[in-house]
Amino acid sequence: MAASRSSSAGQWFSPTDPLKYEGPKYTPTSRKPFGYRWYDANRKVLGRRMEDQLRFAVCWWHTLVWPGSDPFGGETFLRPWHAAGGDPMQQAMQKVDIGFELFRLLDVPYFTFHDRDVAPEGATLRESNANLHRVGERLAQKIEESGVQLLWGTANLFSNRRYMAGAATNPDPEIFAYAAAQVKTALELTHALHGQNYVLWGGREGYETLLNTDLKREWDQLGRFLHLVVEHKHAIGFKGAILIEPKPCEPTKHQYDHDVASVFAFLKAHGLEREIKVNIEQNHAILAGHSFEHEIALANALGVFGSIDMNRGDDQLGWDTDQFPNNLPQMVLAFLEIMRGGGFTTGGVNFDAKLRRQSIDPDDLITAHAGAMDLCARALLIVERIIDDGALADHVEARYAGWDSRDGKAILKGKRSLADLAAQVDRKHGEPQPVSGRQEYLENLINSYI
Ligand code: XUL
Ligand code: CO
Repeated sequence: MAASRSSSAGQWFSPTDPLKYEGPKYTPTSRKPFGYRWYDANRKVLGRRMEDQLRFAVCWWHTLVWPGSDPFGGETFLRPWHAAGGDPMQQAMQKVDIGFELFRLLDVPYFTFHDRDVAPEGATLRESNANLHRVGERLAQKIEESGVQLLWGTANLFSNRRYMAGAATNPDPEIFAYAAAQVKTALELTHALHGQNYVLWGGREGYETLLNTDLKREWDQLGRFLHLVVEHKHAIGFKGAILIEPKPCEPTKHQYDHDVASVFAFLKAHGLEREIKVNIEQNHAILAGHSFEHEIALANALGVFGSIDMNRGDDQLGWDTDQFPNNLPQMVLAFLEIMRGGGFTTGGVNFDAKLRRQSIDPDDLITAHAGAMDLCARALLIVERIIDDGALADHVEARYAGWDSRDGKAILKGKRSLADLAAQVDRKHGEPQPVSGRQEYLENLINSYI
């Protein structure tokens, strides 16, 4: 159904009432096109309300700003809110109303934004900041009225021409300073809006060719920049988490925040591992040659798990297609690791996802988010059964049981030298008995819940 061009809330999308949990018999039909089959905000799952476990967020940029362009063609969406008057500030203000109307209809508790998605860039930094403050006031009012909260804010340090050679890693310190000034404002706005996290994605923090790049210098510049962000966070009393979002490439050929392991090494090298965590995006994990669940498990193991950007790639395309998730088994494996780690604290599930450019109806935004939320909810319910059942945990525990022995504990406590271990093997003679890893059994076990 085409959305009306009227500016009053409730006119942009077909539904007028928030989507409801309809139960397992629900399917989207022309009679009832919108609803939740699995997402039941108040249902308790693994000790918390589903809404509090999943902490869904809608992103501003793909949802309200992206016009449907690709490298070969321009705008396809022709959004009514882009057509409503040419003034970018007026449009920005209107998008606040439309955004919050969408959040109300979806019944999502959070949203996320970049500085430059919510307010247009001005001719000077001062003008950009003034724009951002004006929209920020409107956002604050809407947050207050609706109860929808900010999961995270961030600064766009990659679109403007000035950042083509990087922001913090730019060869020009003037650009480093500009990026710092932009982050200062975005972090302060995030704080003022009671955001739960602040994200740094280093889209241009990398290089195209080593022939013109001093890698070590750039690495250290980035470390300095992150220290400045952390210092400012403490100076203003922001209690949320600072998160880095790893991605191996695109837009630059090689990015310094390649994956969780390289971000952790970077944080350690700069003494920041207690200050900064990670925001893991599904397809960024795949582009780095990992699985999503690997990145989550590693972040949990290293104590840096923060939040999730839940958007997939395409198996046949090797780039960042930012699609809404639709693969249940993949979601189950991801939520299994999230819940094994104890679930979210300040983080949540942000849909950094965009429609396909032929999905031109504003209602497609509702369909896409609702389907993705339902899929995550369903995966979470499956994970609850896997965890409650305990079969998987028992298997893993049994697999490592040898390390609870006296010898096992002594090795880990540093009480055995190589010579001790050699003597131990000599003493015991025989060959240790290998046991089956039972991978197929475990895969079948997981599938039996799905
Ligand atoms: C880019 C990406 C960004 C970050 C925020 O691939 O994921 O949208 O999430 O800057
Ligand atoms: Co992202």
